[in-house]
Amino acid sequence: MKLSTDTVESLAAHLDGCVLEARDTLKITDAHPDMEWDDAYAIQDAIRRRALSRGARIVGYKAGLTSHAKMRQMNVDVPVFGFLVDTYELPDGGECDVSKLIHPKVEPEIAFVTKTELKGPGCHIGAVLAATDFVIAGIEVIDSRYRDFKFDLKSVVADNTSAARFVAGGQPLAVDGVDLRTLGIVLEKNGRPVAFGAGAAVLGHPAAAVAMLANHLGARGESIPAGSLILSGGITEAVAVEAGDNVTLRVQGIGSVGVRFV
Ligand code: OOG
Ligand code: MG
Repeated sequence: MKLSTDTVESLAAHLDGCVLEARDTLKITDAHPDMEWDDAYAIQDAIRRRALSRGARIVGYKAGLTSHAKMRQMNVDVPVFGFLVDTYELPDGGECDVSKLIHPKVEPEIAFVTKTELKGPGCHIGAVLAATDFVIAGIEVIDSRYRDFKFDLKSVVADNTSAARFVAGGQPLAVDGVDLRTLGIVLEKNGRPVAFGAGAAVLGHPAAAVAMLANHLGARGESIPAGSLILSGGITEAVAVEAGDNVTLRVQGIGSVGVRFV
């Protein structure tokens, strides 16, 4: 750790304020260039404590920057992990109020729901599949608090990996007998297909992202509890949205999930 507890708390308060007031900021590594990974996750943890103290509940976790499309788009090279709270969740077919956000983008994702605890280190794809109750379709709405989505990895980790909203739905799909690598997806904006892909875009297999998440949490003495929802990461580049847009994600064997931006 390079940052003092006070600095960690004040950066968390700053980023949390940006979330609550839909205000952007410069990436925090500009002022704290020697920040380390554990500082970044400590800031994210402090933001999580602030959300929980306002009454939010943890519903799951997310992996991000797990596909080459996303890594290329954001100019980074390793996945990052964040938390999901109930206040981020929107109902399938519901509305997302853009006045509460800075510059939202949508990502097509495969969401895992667990039936048993997942604990690293040593967690692998097989353990993830054995612990998975089902997968469903997930649209993640990301909203980096950094101006023009310009950040580096430590800044984005501190900002809870741009997490803002998500919608999950469709017909739950059991993972036995399904090859998640070849599961096809189509993302539509206002009725037009705008992005396409398959599960293998995420680290070769989307369950690999969940295993990495479990190993990341395990290294910090945490685990993924049964009943968690995990977003495994954008399969394609993120797509910018604004008020008036309708977004639908279709996933092979699962059906569709949608959200309207107002
Ligand atoms: C960081 C979050 C990336 C994903 O699925 O790749 C992410 C960002 O691009 O702002 O959630
Ligand atoms: Mg995402």
